Amino acid sequence: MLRRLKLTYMLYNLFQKKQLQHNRNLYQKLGLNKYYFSPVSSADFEGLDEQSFFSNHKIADLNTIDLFNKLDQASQESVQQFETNGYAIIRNYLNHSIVDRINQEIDSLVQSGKLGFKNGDRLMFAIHQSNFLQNLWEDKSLNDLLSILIKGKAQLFQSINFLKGSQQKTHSDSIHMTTFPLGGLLGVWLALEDIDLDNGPLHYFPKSHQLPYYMNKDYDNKGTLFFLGNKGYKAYEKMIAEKVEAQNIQKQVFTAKKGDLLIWHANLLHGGEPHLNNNKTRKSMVLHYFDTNRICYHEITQRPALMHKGI
Ligand SMILES: O=C(O)CCC(=O)C(=O)O
Repeated sequence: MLRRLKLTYMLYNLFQKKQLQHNRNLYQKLGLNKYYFSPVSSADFEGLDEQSFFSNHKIADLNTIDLFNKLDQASQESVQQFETNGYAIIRNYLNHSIVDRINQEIDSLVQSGKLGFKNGDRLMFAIHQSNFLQNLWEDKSLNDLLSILIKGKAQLFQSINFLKGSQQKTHSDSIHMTTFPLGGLLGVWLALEDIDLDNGPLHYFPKSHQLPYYMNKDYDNKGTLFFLGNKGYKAYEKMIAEKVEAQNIQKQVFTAKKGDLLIWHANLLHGGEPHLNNNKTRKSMVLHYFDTNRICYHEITQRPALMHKGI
């Protein structure tokens, strides 16, 4: 019961003023009558006008981005088709020596105890422990390219490293890292070694980002004035599995070579395949980027996102 009580989260948020400061301006811009420490979810934004978030925004052309110009033709085409397909694949984004350096950095952070497993198999926020990793993923040319795809200003928010396949059920990141207006998030996934069918590759459903954004209201998890909804995350996963079945959309599996990168749209359905061969690792790194101009929160727990610290 306590875990569903909104007051508990409000007290926590109250002490995170610095990290929630950005929301004050955004709420004001929107005319949303809400304290920075209040719970926030998609229900708060129903019927509100999104236009003020986009009005002054100029989107650069891909041809002006160094990174884009250096890509091979197939990767360029994939990036150009991002809006239609909901994902882009850049083969050989990083060379093997840089990927080796990433793996060494992760190993030494784990060994020194600066990085530990959370939620079972996740190494969270290595970017906060390593200047090398932070600089790598805040690379200007990459960020400029991501800003075009996100139609705003992409800002690195979170990293997750895996040593084994996540085996996570199909989901959209918009249930975990929701934005107003919707769509202000990108996932960037890098293979840190060759990943095949037997060591838990990533899967995704091309064009599924065009489906509705499924939120609390879609699985009866809206909650009340004082309490969060009482459905667990499993209920969300079940609903998504039913939607996938009903829409009859086709799954793709991303068998990747060390250094390959996949970028996904905020609403692209994706997850992890079973990790069948336990003699193998599946080293990968996921980065999440938010559009700085949008309000970011966690739909299920109705928590505003803490900038610099994560959700
Ligand atoms: O790496 C994977 O297997 C899935 C990761 C994922 O779904 C996510 O980070 O949202």
